[in-house]
Amino acid sequence: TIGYKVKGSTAWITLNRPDKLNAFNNTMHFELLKALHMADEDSNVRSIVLQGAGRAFCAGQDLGEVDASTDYGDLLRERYNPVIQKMSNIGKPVIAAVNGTAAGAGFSLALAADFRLASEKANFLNAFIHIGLVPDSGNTYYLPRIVGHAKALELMVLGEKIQAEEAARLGLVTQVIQAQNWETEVAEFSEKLASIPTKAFEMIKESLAKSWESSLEQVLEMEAYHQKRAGQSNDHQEGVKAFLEKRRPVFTGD
Ligand code: LHQ
Repeated sequence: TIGYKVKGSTAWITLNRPDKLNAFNNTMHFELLKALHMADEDSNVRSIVLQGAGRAFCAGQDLGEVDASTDYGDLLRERYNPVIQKMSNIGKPVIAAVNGTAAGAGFSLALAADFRLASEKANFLNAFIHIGLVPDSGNTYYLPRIVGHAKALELMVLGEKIQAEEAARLGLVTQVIQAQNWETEVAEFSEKLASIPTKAFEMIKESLAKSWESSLEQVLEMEAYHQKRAGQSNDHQEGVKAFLEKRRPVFTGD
């Protein structure tokens, strides 16, 4: 149910149940988690793309695989939450390439990525309310941080489908891409992110996540701590050297 392929410095992870709009069945979470671990551990991989096979990104939980006897709390704790946690802990850019509908936990999955690219055919749907559920899989954590409290509440409660252009206006996506250019532009974006100073990215991701729960004093200290490490990296040496030599830097992630 999950495809995994490394091309250049990018790992491509594909949610692969197109007949069910890539809805999560009972094995998919574990396979996805395994793929994320593989990408994290492979030192040749410097960016990760998460995409859906066929016309959708992901329609969330497969509603045919749950029933009245399912403990939704356990389902989340055992299957969805470890995936979301792993995405937040990976020190490499994770890009959700939202090729079509991202609904329910599929929307949450896109929110947990560091970047979202949307095809012009993409849409985002906080579907939970339509079946009497509450947003999960990090949705109530990430959505207000991305679009603000009021808009997040609106999307959660009204559950309206947001088309790609509107998603861009809300700051939900970095870029809307025309369908005919989809694959090339996603590849270009992921290669661009694979070529940045990877250690600096890891520290930026960690600091930004922690800044929401930190005092100014803690943030200043965290910046000093990270800047010391960044200053000792080969990529910093290369960046300064390239600047002085008036050429483009070539970062290796070291
Ligand atoms: C599906 C699904 C689906 C099964 C499309 N399941 N088959 C966590 C923990 C515990 C419990 C519950 O949930 C969670 C997290 C969650 O994610 S809850 C939210 C679950 N997701 C939804 O409620 C979304 C349900 N799907 C839809 O509203 C629509 O399918 C969307 C808006 C995504 C797409 O609409 P259309 O483009 O019109 O496609 P479609 O509805 O015709 O779907 C195509 C096929 O995919 C169809 O099957 P069929 O055999 O008739 O061709 C759907 O039944 C199937 N499918 N989503 N979540």
